[in-house]
Amino acid sequence: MAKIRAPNIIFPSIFSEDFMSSSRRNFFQDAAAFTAGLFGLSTRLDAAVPQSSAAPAEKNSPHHYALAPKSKSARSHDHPHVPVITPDVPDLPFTLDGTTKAFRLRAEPVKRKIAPFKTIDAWGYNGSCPGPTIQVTQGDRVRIIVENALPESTSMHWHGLEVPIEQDGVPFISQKPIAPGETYTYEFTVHQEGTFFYHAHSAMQEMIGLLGLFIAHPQSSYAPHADHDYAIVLQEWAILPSNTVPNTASMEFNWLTFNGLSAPSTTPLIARLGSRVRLRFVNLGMDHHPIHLHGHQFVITGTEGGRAPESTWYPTNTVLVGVAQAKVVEFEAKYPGDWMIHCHLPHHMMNSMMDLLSDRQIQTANTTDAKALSQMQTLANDIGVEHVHHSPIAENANSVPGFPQDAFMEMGMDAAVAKPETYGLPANWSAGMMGMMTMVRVLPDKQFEEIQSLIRNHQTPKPEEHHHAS
Ligand SMILES: [Cu+2]
Repeated sequence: MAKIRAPNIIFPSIFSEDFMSSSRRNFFQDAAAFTAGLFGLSTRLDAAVPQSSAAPAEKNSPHHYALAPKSKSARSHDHPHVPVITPDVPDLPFTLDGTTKAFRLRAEPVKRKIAPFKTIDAWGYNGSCPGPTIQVTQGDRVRIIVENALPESTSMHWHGLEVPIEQDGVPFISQKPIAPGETYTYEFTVHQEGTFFYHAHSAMQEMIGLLGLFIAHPQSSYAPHADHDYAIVLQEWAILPSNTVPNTASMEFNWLTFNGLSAPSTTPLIARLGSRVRLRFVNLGMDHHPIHLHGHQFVITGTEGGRAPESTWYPTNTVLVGVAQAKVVEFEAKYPGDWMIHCHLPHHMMNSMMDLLSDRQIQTANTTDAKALSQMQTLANDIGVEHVHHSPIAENANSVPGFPQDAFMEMGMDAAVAKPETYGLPANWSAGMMGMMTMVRVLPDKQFEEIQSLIRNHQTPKPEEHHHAS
């Protein structure tokens, strides 16, 4: 594995104030020409292909995607849309039976490492939780064979899709439940376009993870063309400290995930500077999530009902994704930088440090980074947590009512979560990432291509050594 030097050495200019302000100035100066060039740019990014088939990842490991090199056949009339990428979740392959696309989903228990120090026992499909993403094109005939490898009966509902009643997947009402060990075949024609989901039609099975994305690409492509199309499933979990099994009867949640992972384990979204980015958020949980994007305005271009007419689009930067809803947003990635995308509910921007308090008996934060570092290394050396990032705190901090708030909750885990998509992030970036968070990394051509190359070559650069200012 190639050792690659750290970000702020390789890309010094991107993170400097000078670069940011001058690039913004240039942007405004060149705005007209830039916008005019957008449509031309989009053909460069045509073929984003999942690499999970080329390199089958072990269960629960992140799935990485690279943009394929530009090919002559990848013209917009041949490939009217880029495939949806669901970070950290594989796509579901299909076989063709005549013109019918046949998929197989196996409902089963799944172990999921949702954070460097937390692995849970969820249920999911084909080893993944959320289940693999289904992608079809409007008009397709689809067959989905559902195998039940759970210890109890189940069924499958196609949320938002207009299917005949016998395909609706509601136990006893539209079908007999699928018993353990049995399979059931669903078949229907998809006449809609949009962001749909599949899920077991049983509340507690949904809350333990039996759900996934069902994307129907439109027959004629959406305009304007999106260069990147990312999907994120929002979930919340109630898991007591020292436990691995979610409490699906709970109404209070301590773990919040994007695509089954809590930040900083979530894989950053990579976007080329100047590209148009589509984000699809799907919520099948118990809470509503106001999802906020830093540094850019977006428009809401679709819901669980499909594409919204352009006359309804308005600029905003926060979208409330309600339970059972999909919200699709689009924006032009105008400003270079690593921009956070996160649920803005404060408790959804946290990981459950109670697990560490319980399992590791971590004490109140120490007063200097050096002391805190030694505290953490002693107590948590085996979980990939490098240090407590809280310095400086006051000498009397531990005697102040209310302390600590965030001081001991921020832990750098750069090495534990390193992957190609995190290459170039500043040291200790992971300390500020928790719960329902990820980021979109808007990168100029050179840095964008470097990361694409790392993804294609399955290289995970070693993060920079942290330096502690004690
Ligand atoms: Cu939330």
